[in-house]
Amino acid sequence: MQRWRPAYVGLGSNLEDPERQVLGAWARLGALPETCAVVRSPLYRSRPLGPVAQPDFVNAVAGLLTRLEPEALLQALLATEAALGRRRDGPRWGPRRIDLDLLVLGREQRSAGTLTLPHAGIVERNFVLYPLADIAPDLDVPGLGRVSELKARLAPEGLWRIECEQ
Ligand code: PH2
Ligand code: MG
Ligand code: MG
Repeated sequence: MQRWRPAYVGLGSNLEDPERQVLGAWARLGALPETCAVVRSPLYRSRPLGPVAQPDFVNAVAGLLTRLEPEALLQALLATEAALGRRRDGPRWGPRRIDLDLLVLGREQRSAGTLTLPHAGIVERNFVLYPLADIAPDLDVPGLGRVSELKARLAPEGLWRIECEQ
C-alpha cells in the first residue's frame, strides 16, 4: 500500500458565484478516495492573469494527504471539475467555473507527459503562492525552494484576501 503523502491543490473560479464554486470544490476534495482534505487557505479575490478579458477570480489552496499516485490524483481532480460542471469549450486561459490544479505532491518532480510537478506556474502566480504561504510557509517546493521565500519575491498586486482579514 502506498504511503500517505502531502499534496497541494490550487482552486480557482471566475464564473457563476465563484466563492460557492471554490467552497463546493473544497468539500468534494474531502470525498476523494484514498485522500484526506486537511486544510484550506482563506479565499482570495484576484485579478485575472492572462490574455482574455474576464471577471476576477476567487482563488484558494487546499492541503491534502493522499495515497494516490500523481496520475490518479490528477484524474480525480479532472473528474471533480467535470462533476462541478466545468466545460472545456472556452478559450485557453479563459473564464472557468472551476479549476483544480495539482501544485505539489510529496517530493515528486517530473516534466514528461501531461503532468508537470511541481506545477510550472507556482513561482509567478501570487494567487497561488499567497494562499499556499498561509497554510504551508515552510514547505520546500521540490526544485523551487521554500514557499515563504518564493512569496517574498512576488508583490500582492491585484490580490485581496477576502477571509480572515484583520
Ligand atoms: N487561472 C488561469 C488563468 N488566469 N487568473 C487568476 N487570477 N486566477 C486563476 O486561477 C487563473 C487566472 C488559468 O488556469
Ligand atoms: Mg489553473
Ligand atoms: Mg487547470
